[in-house]
Formats: sequence, C-alpha cells, structure tokens
Amino acid sequence: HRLAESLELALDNDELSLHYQPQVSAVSGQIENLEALLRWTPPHGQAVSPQEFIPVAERSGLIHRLGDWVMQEACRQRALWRDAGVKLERIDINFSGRQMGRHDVFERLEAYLRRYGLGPREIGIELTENVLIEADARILEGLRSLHHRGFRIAIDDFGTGYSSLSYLKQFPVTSLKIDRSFVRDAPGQPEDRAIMEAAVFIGHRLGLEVVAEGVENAEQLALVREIHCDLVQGFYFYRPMPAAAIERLLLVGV
Ligand code: G
Ligand code: G
Ligand code: MN
Ligand code: NA
Repeated sequence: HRLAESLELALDNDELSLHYQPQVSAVSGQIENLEALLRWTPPHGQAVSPQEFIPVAERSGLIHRLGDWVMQEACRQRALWRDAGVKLERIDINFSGRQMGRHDVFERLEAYLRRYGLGPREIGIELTENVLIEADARILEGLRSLHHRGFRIAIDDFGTGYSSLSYLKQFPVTSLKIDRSFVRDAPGQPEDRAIMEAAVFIGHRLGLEVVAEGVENAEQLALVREIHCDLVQGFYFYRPMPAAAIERLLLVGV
C-alpha cells in the first residue's frame, strides 16, 4: 500500500497525465479516434505503468477518483481540441471493473460531458470482456442508456476474456478491438489469422466496427487490411503521445 499512498499524493500533486494513441482508418491511414492512456511519473522518478498501478488503485478504492480524473481530463482536452478546429471523431477512455461498480459512474461521465459542452459521440468507452460478463443489471442498464444516446462502447482485448460469444448479442457495444496477441502472430500463424477473420466476420455481421490493436509492422498491416478490419491502432502508425505532440500532429500534420 506504499504504492497506493503515493498514488493518492500523485492525484493531489499533478503527477498524472493522459497520453493519446491514434486509431487510423485501415483504408486511408487517416486518424479517426484517440485512445486516452493514463501515465504516472512521480517527481524525480521513473514512470510507473498503469498495468502496475491500476490494480493497486482498484484494491484501495482510489480507482474512483482516478477514473474521475481521467474522464474530466479527456473531456477537457476533447473540448479544447474541438475549439482549436482539430479534426477528430472521439477520444476513448478505459474503464476498469470496480470503477463500473460505482452507482453513479455514468451520471458522472454525463456530467463531465455537459460541463465541457460535448456530445455523446465525442467520448467513447472501452471495457474488457471480463468486465462486461461481470456487469450486473444496473451496470447493463447504464450501458444501454449510453448506447441509446449514441455513445461508442468498445470491447477491449477482444478474444482474451473468459466469455462465450453469446454475450455479443446482449451487450450494447459498437466496436470490437481484436487483442494484439492475435495481431502479433497472425502473419505466421494460420490459427491466429483464422481467429481474426472470424472476429471481423461476426463483428461486421453484428454491425460493429472492428479495430486491430498492436499493429507493429507492414506485414501485420497488410493482413489487417486484407481481412477488412476498419481501424488500426499500433506502434507502426503511432505510439501513445502527450497532448502537445498529438495537437501538432493533428493541426500541422507532423
Ligand atoms: O498504456 P499501457 O500499455 O501502459 O496500458 C496498460 C494497461 O493499462 C492497458 O490495459 C490499459 O487499458 C490500462 N489503462 C491505461 N489507461 C487507463 C485508464 O485511464 N483507466 C483504466 N482503467 N485503465 C487504463
Ligand atoms: O489493454 P489496452 O488495449 O487498453 O492497452 C493499450 C496499450 O497497448 C497502450 O497503452 C499501448 O501502450 C499498448 N500498445 C499500443 N499499440 C501497441 C503496439 O503496437 N505494440 C505493443 N506491444 N503495444 C501496444
Ligand atoms: Mn484500451
Ligand atoms: Na486492448
């Protein structure tokens, strides 16, 4: 819990930031969306990975304050970029399981949208399969209401959770993000490619947008284009970048 305590201080002391990773059209390479990714750099210290501190925040309950900070910061930045004339569909934020358990999480998201004058299509959310299958009736109702209002809801790390395909028909989602473990191996492994093709097929039949995550080289890109993924996210195009770098990229093109 040393880490939990420093994390709480980090929230008070402005040590957190959001980086943004572009999702580009597989066809045109144009930037469409950004995924917001939380970063923590303690003063005089090494950056701590969210893989390390998100689970700590979940256990200590700090995830609610942290999640609030992420929602607010993403909304604030989206509004700034809109006012600057930046061409962008939306910013997606990641939601963890315990964060969804808070009774007013969706109201809080809506409140930040109102505060910054944003519409429901300007911010999206990403949830893993495991979070979806563990969702209770209240959470599902909240998600349905967001979906009904036009929010984009993505299943993150698709294909790696402990779930059956049947949940696809009951959850109000709009996108599948194929996990990067499949993308990594698909060029040399027919099984991984087959799973990706099946994900694209079912995703499109259900009217969902399909995103390939973790594209790192030209071979992987050629494959995800060939099997008709809609969007691509990965180091081959862009790494997660601080807001200033994204702004330059979107406004100046470099
Ligand atoms: O950015 P990076 O590859 O280090 O992210 C590692 C993990 O942390 C990913 O699974 C990502 O979804 C998660 N993560 C990053 N930012 C956030 C956030 O703001 N909230 C939550 N709940 N998870 C995040
Ligand atoms: O679990 P989630 O999909 O939210 O995690 C997103 C994280 O994946 C990002 O924070 C980013 O650091 C990482 N990521 C994005 N693109 C690539 C990539 O091309 N290769 C690898 N290895 N990681 C990536
Ligand atoms: Mn994600
Ligand atoms: Na993912």
